[in-house]
Amino acid sequence: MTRLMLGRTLERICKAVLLLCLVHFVIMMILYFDVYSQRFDQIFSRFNNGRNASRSGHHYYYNLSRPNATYASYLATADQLLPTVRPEGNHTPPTTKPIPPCPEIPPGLVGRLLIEFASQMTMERVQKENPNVTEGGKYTPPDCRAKQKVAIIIPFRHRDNHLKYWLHYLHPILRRQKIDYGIYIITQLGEETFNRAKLLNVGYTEALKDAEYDCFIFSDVDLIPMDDRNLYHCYDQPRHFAIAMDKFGFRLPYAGYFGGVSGLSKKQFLKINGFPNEYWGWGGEDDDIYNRITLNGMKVVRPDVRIGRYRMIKHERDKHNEPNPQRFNKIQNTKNTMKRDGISTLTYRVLQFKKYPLYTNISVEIGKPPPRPFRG
Ligand code: UDH
Ligand code: MN
Repeated sequence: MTRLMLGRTLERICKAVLLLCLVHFVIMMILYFDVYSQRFDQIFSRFNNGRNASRSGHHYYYNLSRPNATYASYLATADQLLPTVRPEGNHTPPTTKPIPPCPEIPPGLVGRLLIEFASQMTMERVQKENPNVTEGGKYTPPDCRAKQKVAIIIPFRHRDNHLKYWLHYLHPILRRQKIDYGIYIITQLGEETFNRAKLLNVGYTEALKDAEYDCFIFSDVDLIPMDDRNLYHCYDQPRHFAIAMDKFGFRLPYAGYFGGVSGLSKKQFLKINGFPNEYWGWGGEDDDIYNRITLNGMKVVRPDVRIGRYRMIKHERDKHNEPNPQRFNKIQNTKNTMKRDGISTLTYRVLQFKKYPLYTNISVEIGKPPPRPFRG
């Protein structure tokens, strides 16, 4: 009797499993055909419209071999880029669809990225990879209106090799993020002590002379994001992007760390009187900026620790950028110094403003540290 009942139960279970398999199979088939029909539709419409578009003078270039490109992102953008073309025989010029605002979460992101610095990099290669970037390292999404215009500012001296990798990785990432951006390399001329924060102040001022930027992202030249969901635009509060670097074991080294890559809107930047000009040599300037932010009633926001990951290109300490021994004292005094030292008191001299295909270089003289007071 119990055997019989056991048999029946087993039979029912088997039937249920079979039924589940069948349902699963049907769903899979529907999805499969749906994806394929979309693919054919898009390829077909691209082929047709592509011919029309090139006739009307528009050329769209899809670079599937670009770093981290996916076929999915290619399909996602291909259709959106195409202008609406009227039927043959109608002689009115083709109209373009009104451009929609860019989505909050760009559809072509790929998430975690493979970042390595073993392969040789050349500027020619990076240029070929990025035909859509216009002179001076500018890009505007062709298929949507970005809310903000972002200037990316990089403090620089003698790091040409790092710059190639930075451009190689960042241009495609920013493009997928649908950022409307320009890249500004601020080169400190001469061999005096390096001054990162002052160069960043120069970058802010000069970028604004070039275009109407709303948002400023300040990045070291050797830091590459490992996840394209770390979106390079500005937020309600000053943003710290590089929160999990490989060199710190993918963790924040301390709670108030604000180094590497950070971003402030124009309003946020002006509220803190920009960055300090008086930190010569390595260290402290990022802590001073953090103090300025909190002292002015703002707080630093950060991405999720799984997303804010970065690789830093390995390097030795540069010449003329030795650790600044005054930094510990100085960061105790931000409250007093921030009003008299900042964007309001910035002085410098531009000796070159040159637009290259993938970036704008601004070479500046920023002076030198004041003589150390003699201690007897
Ligand atoms: N920078 C230059 N040229 C310089 C110095 C600094 O371009 O001569 C810029 C560059 O954008 C760099 C940034 O300033 O990424 C910050 O400087 P850094 O990379 O030297 O700072 P980090 O904290 O260096 O990475 C710490 C020294 C590590 C020495 C480790 C030795 N094993
Ligand atoms: Mn570094």
